[in-house]
Amino acid sequence: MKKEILNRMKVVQGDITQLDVDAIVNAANKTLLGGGGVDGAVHRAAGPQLLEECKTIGGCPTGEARITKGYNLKARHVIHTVGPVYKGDPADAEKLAACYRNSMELAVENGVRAIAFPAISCGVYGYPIKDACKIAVDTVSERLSRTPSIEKVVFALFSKGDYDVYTGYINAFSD
Ligand code: AR6
Repeated sequence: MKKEILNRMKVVQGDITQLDVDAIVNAANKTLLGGGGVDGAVHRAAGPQLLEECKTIGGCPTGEARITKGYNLKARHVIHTVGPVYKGDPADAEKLAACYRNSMELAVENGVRAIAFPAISCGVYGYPIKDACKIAVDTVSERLSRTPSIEKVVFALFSKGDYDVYTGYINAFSD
């Protein structure tokens, strides 16, 4: 991977809702009406107006993404995407990659320069973190090489174990 692309990706450990970026991505479900995990944290931090806006959207199919305002977040936007429930089929990987691609496309359309992703599908939806990390980083880096307007992609990992998987995978490109 080119150094220029590596320099535009950053891995952090912590709560995605606290990040000062233009958009944070939410790992939502098809209703877009909130839930647990990162989805619950995003709605709590953004405030009740986020749910009001989400109610007007009418849900989102797996692999697609929808954008709202960020309300009480530092981030101006929330990009809600619906990851696959992990079943171990090849279709899972395609759907997870689509989440990253479609989120980045919405980001570009909305003038987002810095965007943060959680580990989509790696909680309740059961995606193995190593496989999901490779899909996330490979898909994002491929898109970044064709998307000059996005300056920074932050991968925000909640646990130290997930953070170590991401840093290990990304650092291997610069060795
Ligand atoms: N910041 C960053 N990452 C977080 C945070 C946070 N504040 N909280 C949790 N994570 P999950 P999924 C990590 O379950 O697997 C919801 O109920 C977490 O450790 O949030 O896509 C939705 O409504 C894990 O690595 O999302 C759906 O029903 C990652 O975020 C369902 O869960 C994703 O875990 C979606 O499941």
